[in-house]
Amino acid sequence: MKRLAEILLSKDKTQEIMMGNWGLVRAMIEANVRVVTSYPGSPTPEIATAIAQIPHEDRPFYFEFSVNEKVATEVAFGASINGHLSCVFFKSVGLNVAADSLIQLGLMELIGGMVIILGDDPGANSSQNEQDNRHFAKMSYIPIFEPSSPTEAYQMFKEAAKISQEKKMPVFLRLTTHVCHYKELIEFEAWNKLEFDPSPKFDPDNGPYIPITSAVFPMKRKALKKLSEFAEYADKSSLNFVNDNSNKDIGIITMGLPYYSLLDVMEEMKVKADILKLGIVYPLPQEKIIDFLRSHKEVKILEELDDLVERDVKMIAFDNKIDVKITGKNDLLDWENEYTPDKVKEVLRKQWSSFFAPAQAEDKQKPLLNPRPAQMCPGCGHRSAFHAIRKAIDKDTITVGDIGCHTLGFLPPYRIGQALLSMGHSNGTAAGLSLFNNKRKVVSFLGDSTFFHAGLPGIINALFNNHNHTLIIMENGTTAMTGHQDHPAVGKNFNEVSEKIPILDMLKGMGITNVRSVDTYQQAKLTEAVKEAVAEEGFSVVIAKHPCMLKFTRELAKKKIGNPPKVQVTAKCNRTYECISEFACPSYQINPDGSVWVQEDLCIGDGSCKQTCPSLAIESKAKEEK
Ligand SMILES: Cc1ncc(C[n+]2csc(CCOP(=O)(O)OP(=O)(O)O)c2C)c(N)n1
Repeated sequence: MKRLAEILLSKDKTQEIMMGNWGLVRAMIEANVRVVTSYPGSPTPEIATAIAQIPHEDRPFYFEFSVNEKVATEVAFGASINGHLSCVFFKSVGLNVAADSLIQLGLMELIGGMVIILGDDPGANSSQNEQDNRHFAKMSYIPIFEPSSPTEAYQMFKEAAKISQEKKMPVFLRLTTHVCHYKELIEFEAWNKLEFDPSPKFDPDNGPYIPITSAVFPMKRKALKKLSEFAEYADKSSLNFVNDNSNKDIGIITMGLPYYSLLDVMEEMKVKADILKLGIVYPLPQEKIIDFLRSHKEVKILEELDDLVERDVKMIAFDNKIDVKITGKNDLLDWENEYTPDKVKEVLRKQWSSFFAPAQAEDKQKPLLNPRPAQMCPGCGHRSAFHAIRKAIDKDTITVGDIGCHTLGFLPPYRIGQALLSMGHSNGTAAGLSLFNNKRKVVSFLGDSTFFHAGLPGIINALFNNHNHTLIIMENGTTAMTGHQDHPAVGKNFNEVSEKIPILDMLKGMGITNVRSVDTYQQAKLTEAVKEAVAEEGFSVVIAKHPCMLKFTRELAKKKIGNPPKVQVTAKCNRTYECISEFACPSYQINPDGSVWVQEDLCIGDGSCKQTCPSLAIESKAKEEK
């Protein structure tokens, strides 16, 4: 068994340096969670990576990647009302997909308990927005724990599970990117493995579980009662604590990543403010906040993203007639990006310029890292597809991107995919763009995992309402962008072999006759297929298919099979630079004398570039160099 699995399954106290996401798996095991579900999305997929390290037969809980976040939430809900402690995790915007079911959870008597792990993404490192999911807690009457570090994530998961089981209510554990990904020494408790009682405990009398019409009112009252009991607990909880630095002039209320950034800044600048650190951000610990406000002359709310705590703290001060200066956001810049130490310094200086003034030697220009713009991998089938599709559509064609690696088609030189909302939006948006439009063709894009996740309704809508656009499905056989998770067309799930659900057959089953499937490496054929599809009236589909080459080459490497021979540029090159300016594989470089060369550590020898050279100057080398 691998070392990570041994640590995760150890019955004894143990300690290890690991990232927050991995430590959470140990917390799940110690809490005796029975069912865990997810749909992949950064910053949380490494939770599943750690679960995958535990051999299936040794896994103390059931885990699945469901087809989307809503289904994942429903599976975890079903398990909980059957008596099993459950957990669902997904990324920030995953909550939007889950919301239609998730919003009801507060109304339900979750007899097994249920923890919802949210991976929020301040800084939009890998998301289409910076949405602050603390807003959702108020709307759904679900409390939120917010850890600042991997150790706290581990501890708070267990606490969240405990209170969720006691009160039979859902509890959020809100993480942000740094807490998920940074590594520290986590000290794990012993694991008292509980004997598992598999008997199904579902009983409608535990509920009600049907929130319709007037039945909603008692359910809502119950949810509010549980929430107010939780608020009493929050006030007593040691997860909300004061760092008393004997500074009664300046007090700072903070939470999450900003807490550690603040400690860094204070240490670096040799200043000390009192801190009220919140581990529970909804509902707030009223009494602790009142005491803190009363005992300081001025209080600043240091809060990443939106001003939720600031508003609530100001309300608490008003209701309790506390005469203290409270400040939060100063300007629009305070609403954006991760509160790293540099950002915290910048935010605090706007407030207290002399207190957090730069020391003399401080703020030296730090060396900047070279920017690393996002790009498709060498050999990526999506690149071949975009290169071919560019030749098939005219400059007036409107192209609608979707979420996945193929989103990168919006970059030069392809510039394909000109609007983006969310996973699976492309066909709805394309349909709207095609209305009152008989002049400009509309082409939408969709990845294969997204097809199952949220893409199907848009496709069915296009058929149902006779919309007029062409869909190109970028089928690479995996959920590439989030780390190659399997999807329903692959033929296996997280745990075992499963029925393959082929996309082409599904489309045909829906009655779509004008559907073409082409390997994207056959660029000329793909160009023709797209030209034909776009020329047709109504809804047409092209499946642009090629396995994800990053996954493929990794699999080859695992089997100790080398890549095919790399390519080289021969003397036939007449320097039209199509390989660079239109195909844009990062392996191609130009020498100062204008000649083209191949950067061999990038080239994977796929050869998809050969067909792009008008002078046929690209050839494979004789044999692979080891
Ligand atoms: C609602 C939601 N859930 C999860 C994600 C995270 N996510 C971003 S890209 C992506 C993978 C999409 O896979 P696929 O459609 O197959 O495209 P590929 O990356 O393979 O090209 C996922 C799951 C997201 N952005 N939004």
